Amino acid sequence: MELVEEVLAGRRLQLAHLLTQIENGTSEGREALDALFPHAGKAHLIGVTGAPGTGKSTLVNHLARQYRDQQNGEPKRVGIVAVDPTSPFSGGAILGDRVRMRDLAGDSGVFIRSMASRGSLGGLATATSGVVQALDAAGFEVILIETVGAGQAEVEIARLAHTTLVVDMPGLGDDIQAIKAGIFEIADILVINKSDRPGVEATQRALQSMLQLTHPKVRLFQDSLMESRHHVADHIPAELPEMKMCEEANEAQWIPPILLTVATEGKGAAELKQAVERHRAYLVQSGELEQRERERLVSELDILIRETLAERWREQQPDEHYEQVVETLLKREISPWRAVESLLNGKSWKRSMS
Ligand SMILES: Nc1nc2c(ncn2[C@@H]2O[C@H](COP(=O)(O)OP(=O)(O)OP(=O)(O)O)[C@@H](O)[C@H]2O)c(=O)[nH]1
Ligand SMILES: [Mg+2]
Repeated sequence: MELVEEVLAGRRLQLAHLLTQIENGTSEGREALDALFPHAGKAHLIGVTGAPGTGKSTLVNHLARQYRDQQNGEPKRVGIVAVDPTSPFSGGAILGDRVRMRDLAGDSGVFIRSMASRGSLGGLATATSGVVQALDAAGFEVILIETVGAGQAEVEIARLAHTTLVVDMPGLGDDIQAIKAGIFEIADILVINKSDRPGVEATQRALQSMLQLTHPKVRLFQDSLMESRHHVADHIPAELPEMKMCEEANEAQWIPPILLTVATEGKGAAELKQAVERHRAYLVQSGELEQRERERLVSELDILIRETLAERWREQQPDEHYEQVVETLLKREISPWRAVESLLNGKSWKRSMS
């Protein structure tokens, strides 16, 4: 399998070709993924999600640079996957991302891939998972996955990640709050970007109160957090009080910190990277990394089993039979459960009714 070897050897052109095959769900892509699977599983996967325009791409750019320029230790190889599920014609968005990530271009330690939805969102999640796996096997040690947090598919994609950053910004309206609530539960780190803008306090308060719902102890530290707001403009606190509390109490529980950033100026990016590393360390120490990895593989397996079985079964079914059953369902002559039973047992639905 030549393609796989070239990808493992770090050939960019072949990697790009492979990613296209994976995205299109071709058998070449699938076979390559089979062969690459044993080589994957080493990268730290970082999901970056949040409402449209909160500054995710700008932040991803700076975070990637943090990993490339890191002072102590070797620079990490960084893969970036920007997923745009909202538009099937996302040329504009992708072009925009290229501009925002321009200073990463030409760095052989960085690989940027934009993905657009082709057909179903479920398909997008599978394709993204494949692309991430290929980058992982190709030796990218840190993989940043940007998604616009708007629905179930995005949450599913975000579940791919070991560490999920949810990016918020001051002044988002109420309609956006609902979106935030949906993705909030998967946040490991909360980021208030554009903290150069007015309304940071209100956003902090809103996030704090959401945190209280999931982590009741946070309340105790709200006051000290609020104190930090005076330093927003020139000093972005690296470590937030509730994290200290977490360490002092020696609890095996991660409480998502809230970090302030100004992505356009790269402010807070170093602290954000530190928070990601702390989360990584927490995942390893607590054994949660292993547990998440297991859950991820189990859910992937379950999805594939479901899809494969359903597909195989459908192939054997004459279309008109299926349609007939749908008609009887519509007339409420049989219940969906009865219909499934009779379809799966290969009986005629008519006989099962009698
Ligand atoms: N004032 C200010 N503007 C910012 C900041 N970060 C990003 N922006 C601007 O906000 C706009 C959107 O930034 P993006 O990085 O494209 O945001 P995004 O979340 O990736 O956007 P989508 O992918 O379209 O959802 C751009 O014009 C950025 O220059 C910031 O910290 N402060
Ligand atoms: Mg973007």
